[in-house]
Amino acid sequence: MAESDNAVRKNAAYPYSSGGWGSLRAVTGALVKEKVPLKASTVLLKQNKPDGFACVSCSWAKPADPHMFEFCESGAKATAWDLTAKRMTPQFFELHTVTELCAWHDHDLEDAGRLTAPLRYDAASDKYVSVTWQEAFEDIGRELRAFDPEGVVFYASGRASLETSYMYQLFARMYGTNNLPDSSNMCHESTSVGLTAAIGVGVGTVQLDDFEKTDLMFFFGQNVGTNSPRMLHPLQEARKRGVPIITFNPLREPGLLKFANPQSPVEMMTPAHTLISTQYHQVKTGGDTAAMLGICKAVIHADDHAKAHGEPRILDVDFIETHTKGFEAFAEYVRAASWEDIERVAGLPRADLEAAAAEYMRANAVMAHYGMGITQHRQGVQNVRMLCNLLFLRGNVGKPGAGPSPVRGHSNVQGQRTVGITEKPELAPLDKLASQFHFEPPREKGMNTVEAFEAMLDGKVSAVVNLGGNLVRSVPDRLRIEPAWRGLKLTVNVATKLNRSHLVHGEKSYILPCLSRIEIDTQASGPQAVSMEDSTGCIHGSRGVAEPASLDARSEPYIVAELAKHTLGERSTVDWDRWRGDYALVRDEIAKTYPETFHDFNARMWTPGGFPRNLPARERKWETKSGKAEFFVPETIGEDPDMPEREPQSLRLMTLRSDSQFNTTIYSHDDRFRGISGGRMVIMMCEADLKRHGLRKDDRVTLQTIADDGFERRVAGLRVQPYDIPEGCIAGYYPECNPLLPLWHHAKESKVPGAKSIPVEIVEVNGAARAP
Ligand SMILES: Nc1nc2c(c(=O)[nH]1)N[C@H]1C(S)=C(S)[C@@H](COP(=O)(O)OP(=O)(O)OC[C@H]3O[C@@H](n4cnc5c(=O)[nH]c(N)nc54)[C@H](O)[C@@H]3O)O[C@H]1N2
Ligand SMILES: Nc1nc2c(c(=O)[nH]1)N[C@H]1C(S)=C(S)[C@@H](COP(=O)(O)OP(=O)(O)OC[C@H]3O[C@@H](n4cnc5c(=O)[nH]c(N)nc54)[C@H](O)[C@@H]3O)O[C@H]1N2
Ligand SMILES: [Mo]
Repeated sequence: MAESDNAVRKNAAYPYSSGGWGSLRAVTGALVKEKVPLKASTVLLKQNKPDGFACVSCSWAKPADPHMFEFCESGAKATAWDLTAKRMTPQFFELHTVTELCAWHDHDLEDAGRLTAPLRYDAASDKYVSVTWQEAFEDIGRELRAFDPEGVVFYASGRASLETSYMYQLFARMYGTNNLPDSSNMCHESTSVGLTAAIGVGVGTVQLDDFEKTDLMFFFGQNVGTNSPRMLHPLQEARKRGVPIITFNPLREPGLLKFANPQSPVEMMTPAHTLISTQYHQVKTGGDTAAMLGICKAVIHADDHAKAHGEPRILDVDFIETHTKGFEAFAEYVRAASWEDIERVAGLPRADLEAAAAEYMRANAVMAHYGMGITQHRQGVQNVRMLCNLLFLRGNVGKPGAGPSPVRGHSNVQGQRTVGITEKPELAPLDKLASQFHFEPPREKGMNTVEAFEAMLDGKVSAVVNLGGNLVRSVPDRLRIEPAWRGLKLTVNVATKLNRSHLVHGEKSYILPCLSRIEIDTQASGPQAVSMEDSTGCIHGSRGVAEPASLDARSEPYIVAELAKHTLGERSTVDWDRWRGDYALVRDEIAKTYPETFHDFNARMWTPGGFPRNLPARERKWETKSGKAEFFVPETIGEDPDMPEREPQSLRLMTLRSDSQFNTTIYSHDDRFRGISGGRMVIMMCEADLKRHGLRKDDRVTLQTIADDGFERRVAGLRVQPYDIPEGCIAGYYPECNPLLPLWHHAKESKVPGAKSIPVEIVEVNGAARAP
């Protein structure tokens, strides 16, 4: 359906638009529930302000002229979660054994409050016991020195600042390994691989001012209303100018339908809402390559016709000739593609794709926003390449108002890659690091997240250092992985709150409590600031404003510096003590390593709106293999090689976030936007599939992964929730459904787990086995 009335269709199942009074109530509720002191709630006024702190939730851009309340419901919840008055002191751990805590729900573990003091696992009592920082650093250093660096993994979750990340990668490399996996390995690595090959930079090229110049936006598989809500501001402004938004998403996401702006008195006082999506296409999961192929087909067909009749061309012929490579092969592929295949894989009628193409052909500057619905597939990289193909046809890269716009995850996940956190040696400036710090960095490829867990299953990993994260919950194949994680010799966790990965621990285990960046961080040279890179490649300073949760918590740069010092000893030429006393010195080193982006870093970090990173593709300079923007001919039309397509009992499961979680951090059990309450053990399924499988609302089912690798992967007790979703596709929550996701079910080129298309079948209903 392509008509705009389709997008506003009234449906009792979706009582909410994003924003609005519901959001304001949720914000207030979060502050009260976490007993955030009143003074701390004024902290929200400093959120995402040029002189304040960068929100710890998503990575959306921070404008130069922020709104008075430049935060959203999700961001306010994240702030309340960090500034909670609740504490998990060493006394708490005296009262509870680790075995006992393992029975707690993930929500309750984090909800018990902030970690306040360093802890060491004591096997005799099965408890975490208090240690001094000195003891912890000395013991960890001693342990790490004894391991072969190849078997040690340094994970980073994406929240840590540029300063911390730079120190962390240097520490790992001086120690002797490129094993620097990070959360983007499970997230936007398909982007890093796909965009680098297509346009020569691994990140999006769209910046905030492009929103004022665009005249059409696509949204592929990104749920803006919950996962990057502040992005709704520029979207709303664009909608007011009449800019259409075309969405491709299997679910009718309330956050992509309409928006009530809590900062607009008119919208709050009246039932008027801004319509977000003007066309809403419920593509099948994994059907995006096919859908984009359909749009390209309509565009190329129209251009062939125009050319034959001497009419103005539809393609940007000049751009294609001057700037791209591989157009002819792509065009031939597109002309030969059959509409029947496209319709079947996309699950959309040709007329819908032609309607999208018609808008695309009218628009001069087009942006394509996308998220996990594109990247977390077996064909995730191909999806990204296809999105570039579509943009290239009308020259929509490297001009104002246009470009690919991967909406990133963690608040500094893009930035940590910019300053060297990567397992791929070719992406790190190793020669520069070698001469700057007088050491010989390892040159072999390190392990990414999936590879690290494959090696762990093979018994080849001795220790994992976690700078944030909750891998035991967030990675695929959770139930296979937990025993391997328990078999580690050492786990070190730098964290703000207790989570499952600390409880499923190695033989030796440490929890090192860190400050949140919302908190004031005072070191030898005085109060410190840090910096992050947002989703649009702009770099911002961030200064803590709240009192620290505990006097015995340490900042992340401090902890990384001490770990490095105690592990490397004489081997390191870095004066880690000076660095941890004054982060400006770290920024000076970052500027030396990456002068194109970070020159005069200390002077520029408070630029309102941030300073932009060097992105040659924005100027139509293509740092690709051929020196041109590269078209790509897809290998397949997008079908998942693991999905038995025609068997009637098979279903494709996508695992999603609710509006009340941040990844493995669960704020509450409800999903207000989707109108789902009473728990997260849910699968969303359409009426036709309910009928086909003989199910009723609230039945409890067990899902099993379709795979013949000898492992049985099941999740039981999932409550059936009727939902508007295409036939054959179902949705459940991440991380609850992660035991169903096989470790090997990942994108070939990026190794991003295929979390949005897991082949499953129903094997039990209400406790009774189901005949195959
Ligand atoms: N509040 C909050 N904010 C967050 C996070 C959070 O957990 N909570 N997480 C952060 C992180 S790390 C990330 S990576 C981002 C994630 O943000 P998103 O990219 O929005 O991720 P998801 O919520 O996993 O799901 C994305 C959307 O993809 C759709 N989808 C699923 N499969 C397909 C498909 O095959 N095709 C298409 N077109 N769509 C599909 C789903 O219906 C869903 O709407 O958000 C970041 N921001
Ligand atoms: N099935 C399925 N699996 C997925 C996904 C999916 O969509 N579906 N999404 C994937 C994606 S996109 C991502 S990014 C990963 C995320 O995976 P992870 O990086 O493993 O997980 P998080 O849940 O973000 O980490 C939460 C923990 O970080 C710690 N923490 C919070 N703030 C801080 C801080 O300021 N400093 C430090 N040091 N620690 C802190 C807290 O202890 C908290 O418990 O999961 C991936 N897994
Ligand atoms: Mo992510």
